[in-house]
Amino acid sequence: MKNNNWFQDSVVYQIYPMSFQDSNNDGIGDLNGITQRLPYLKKLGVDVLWLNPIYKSPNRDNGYDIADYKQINSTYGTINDFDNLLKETHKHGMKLLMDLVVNHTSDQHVWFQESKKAKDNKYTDYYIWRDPVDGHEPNNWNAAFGGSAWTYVPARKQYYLHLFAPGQPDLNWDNPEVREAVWDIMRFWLDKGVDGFRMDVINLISKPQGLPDIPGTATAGTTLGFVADGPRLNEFLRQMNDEVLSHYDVMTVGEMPGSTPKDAIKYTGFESHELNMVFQFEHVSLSPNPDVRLDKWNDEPVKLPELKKALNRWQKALDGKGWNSLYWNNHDQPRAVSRFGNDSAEFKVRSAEMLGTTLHMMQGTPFVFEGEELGMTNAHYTSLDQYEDLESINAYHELVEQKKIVDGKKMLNYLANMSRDNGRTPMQWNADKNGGFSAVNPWFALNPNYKELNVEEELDDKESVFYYYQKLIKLRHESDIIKYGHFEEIDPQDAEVYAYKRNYKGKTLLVISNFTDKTVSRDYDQANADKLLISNYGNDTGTKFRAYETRAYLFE
Ligand code: TEU
Ligand code: CA
Repeated sequence: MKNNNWFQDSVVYQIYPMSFQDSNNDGIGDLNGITQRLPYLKKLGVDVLWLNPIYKSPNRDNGYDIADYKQINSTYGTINDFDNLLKETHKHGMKLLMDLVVNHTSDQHVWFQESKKAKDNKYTDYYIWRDPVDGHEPNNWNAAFGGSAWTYVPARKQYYLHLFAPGQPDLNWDNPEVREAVWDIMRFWLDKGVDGFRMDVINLISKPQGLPDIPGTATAGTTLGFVADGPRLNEFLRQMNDEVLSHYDVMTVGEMPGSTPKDAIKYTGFESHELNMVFQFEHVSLSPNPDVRLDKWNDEPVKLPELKKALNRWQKALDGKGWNSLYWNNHDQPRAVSRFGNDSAEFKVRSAEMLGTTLHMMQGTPFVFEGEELGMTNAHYTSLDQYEDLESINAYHELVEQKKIVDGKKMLNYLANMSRDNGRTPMQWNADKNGGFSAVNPWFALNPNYKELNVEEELDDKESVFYYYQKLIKLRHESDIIKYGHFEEIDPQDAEVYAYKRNYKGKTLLVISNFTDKTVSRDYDQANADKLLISNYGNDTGTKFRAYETRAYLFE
């Protein structure tokens, strides 16, 4: 394996544009808002910014339903604002990744508008159309946001496939013209100078031959698992690489729910010429509901041995063969500190720092989701009308009201624990009204804790989560062992402490994190280390680890 590729040496920061910074006071974040905040991101020290979709969209799924891939959503600004953001990002020495959402388009996209017409035209086969079977849907697949994955269009007397909402019809990648159209979109943005793509559910683009029924219970979750990693996926990705990616110096990360390390080695292998890395889903899919019909909806805390099993497995499997992405959370996941740490007033800072250390000392490219560097927490909503996300709202209606599988109160607990909206509350810049995000009421309420937990407070406090993340990022930049060291697990069954080693060129990095709110004792010979690289308590208490304490040592 060749090291020193910029995608391996970088730390990425994910921006959810709608919730980052509103510059023109309409309550919605925008491109000029991001440009204004570049000095902040530079101060944090990240190398690459990834923007969630900013294209023209009816926003049924917050931009993951694209109506025109070459136009900017006017609420975010203009193409000139984009060009300016890109230029300024580069001036600040950072790079910019776009979100490429090409498993599906919006039903408002002109391709779909033409495709759904009864008459034959260029777009007739751009989507996946099937005749009814015995007057019903062609198979038993479910959509990720509720109901069947098929919607009937009377004009064509056919159903179209949508793995997500009905407003997100799946493209037919078996049609070579569709692939050409995707390459064209990619070239458009790359020729502008963007530095790569995060590719939305890219492991779903090749559907299983014949679109057979799912054996067992068909749910949203089992449908995605069944469709993932289809027969032509490697071929499509290689073609994408030949036609487009290999002609530019770019970073790529494919979002791949349901993929295994074995799959990921194929996609990210240094010889395979497909992608640089994938977002795997194992560690964010732990404690699924024992009732399979409830999919991801649960209110169980994650068990540490399971978390270690998931992360360690990827660390070991990809070492020397492919490359990991490292993330705790994103716009689809609850906040890391609430899910894996402890977001009480007493422990939220220490546990956020502990989680940061545990992840950033691993092999791979770390992704920081906006607000994670502050230790932002879940929203803790208690009623359905506080939610915005179609997934949460549809799931409540389907599971509580239509299917009556779970009672309303329980489901609200599940939403509070798992809803995507936890990650979508606006950035907390200061203690002013609306947290400095906007002068007017924002599109989505801020987490009320913005009064104490915000950028301004943290920049004034040398002990803040912000400065801790700044240090983690700096350490990685300066250290080959953090970037490339080989992973060695320690005591995977230990339910209190997450410890591991990284080995590189005769040196060892030892990371020890206490995942509990109690003091525990562990001895991994840390007394003989040459250097304490980072820790989240002021002093080193040897074998004693206080609540959520974390330390990383170097043996030279
Ligand atoms: O997400 C794909 C995905 O599989 C899940 O994370 C999904 O969001 C769902 O919550 C599973 O419970 C991607 C995007 O990140 C997401 O925001 C989009 O809604 C989705 O694709 C469709 O484009
Ligand atoms: Ca705005």
